[in-house]
Amino acid sequence: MNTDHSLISRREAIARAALFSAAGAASLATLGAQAAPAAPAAPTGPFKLAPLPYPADALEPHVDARTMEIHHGKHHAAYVANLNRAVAEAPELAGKSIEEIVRHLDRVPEKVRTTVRNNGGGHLNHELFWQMMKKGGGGEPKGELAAAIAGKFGSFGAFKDEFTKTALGQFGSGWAWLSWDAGQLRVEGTPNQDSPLSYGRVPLLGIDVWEHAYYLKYQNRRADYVAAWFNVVNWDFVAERFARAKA
Ligand code: MN3
Repeated sequence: MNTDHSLISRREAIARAALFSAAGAASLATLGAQAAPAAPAAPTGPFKLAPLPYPADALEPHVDARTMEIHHGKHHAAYVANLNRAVAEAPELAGKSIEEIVRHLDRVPEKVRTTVRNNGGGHLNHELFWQMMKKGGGGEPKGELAAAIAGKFGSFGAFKDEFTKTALGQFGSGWAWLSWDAGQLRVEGTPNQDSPLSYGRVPLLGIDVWEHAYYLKYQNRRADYVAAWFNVVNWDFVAERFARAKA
């Protein structure tokens, strides 16, 4: 290696340095463009993240505001973004409702089916979940839904016990549901983001038992979360879904 800088005139050294930095900048720019292309912006549709139907702190103290902000603004938002990416690869899905897609996962192109099952299910489940809760909710259902629950489970308390047992027994991430199953009520659990719709049933009420739904406030105490969550159930919304499902 020639380290004898005295052989190079100062003027030449400056000229070389300028050449090197220009070439270096150009090659870095090229490298940057090749190695780290700007990620394409996530498609903004066709599916959208609707705002929460109430302020994030509306369900306090049972479901805390920070959990609601992250759950809706990060987790649900990610399901929507991933679903839209999948739809960009399978444009035949773009005109369909999320219910229609999730009800017929077998019709989703195989290359995006798992993504749509997880993220389409996640989008649908959370859209419902926000509406299944409200400030000042809780108590017991009325009217036909109350009668149907008593008819199926014996009493509202017996239903609540079975629903709670299912929510606590769901291993890992998933949901517990009250569903409409070909003419009768049913309590069931689903893993991950699976919807009862994919199994031919109509979800009426569901609780998210992923840790992201409760860990900030309840840590490992899922039982405390489930018990508290019954204080925010929007039974009017559940009753509307029940009426439509059996019609
Ligand atoms: Mn969730």
